[in-house]
Amino acid sequence: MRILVVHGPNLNLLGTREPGIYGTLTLSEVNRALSSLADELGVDVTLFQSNSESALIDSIHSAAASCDGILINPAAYTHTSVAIRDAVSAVGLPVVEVHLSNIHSREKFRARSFIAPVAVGQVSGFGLDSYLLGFRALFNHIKKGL
Ligand code: CA2
Repeated sequence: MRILVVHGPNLNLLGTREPGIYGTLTLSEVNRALSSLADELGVDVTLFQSNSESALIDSIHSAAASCDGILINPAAYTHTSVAIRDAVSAVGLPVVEVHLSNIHSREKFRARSFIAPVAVGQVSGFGLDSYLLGFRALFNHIKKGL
């Protein structure tokens, strides 16, 4: 099984700014934790971060031929991007959406996700655990379908 993990804009700054909201964990640490969970589950993982909407869309397209599912934190594009939602719909792979913070308890505009309706599910508000729980849920979902 191969899973693509996609991190959206500004998540490269994780751990270096706004620790009050997003904590002190860096993106490298998140990726290390995901890689070790993937090893434990026997999953090949590809990790990708970009600040560019088009690069994120290209990575989703490329997963169609090589991956069984996508774990994505679309970051701010969650709330704005019809293009990323269309890419998710188009590839037809199972997608789990994750967020470090609880997007439903912050500003009103963050509660709306363009991605959630085309995702298998969403995990929000648990910091690193959102990624790890989302990864496990996606793994179990894919396994059921194999
Ligand atoms: O809670 C999440 O994971 C978010 O996807 C993070 C996004 C935000 O726009 C979403 O509403 C919720 C922001 C990612 C930016 O991350 C930063 C990390 C450190 C410093 C500045 C930004």
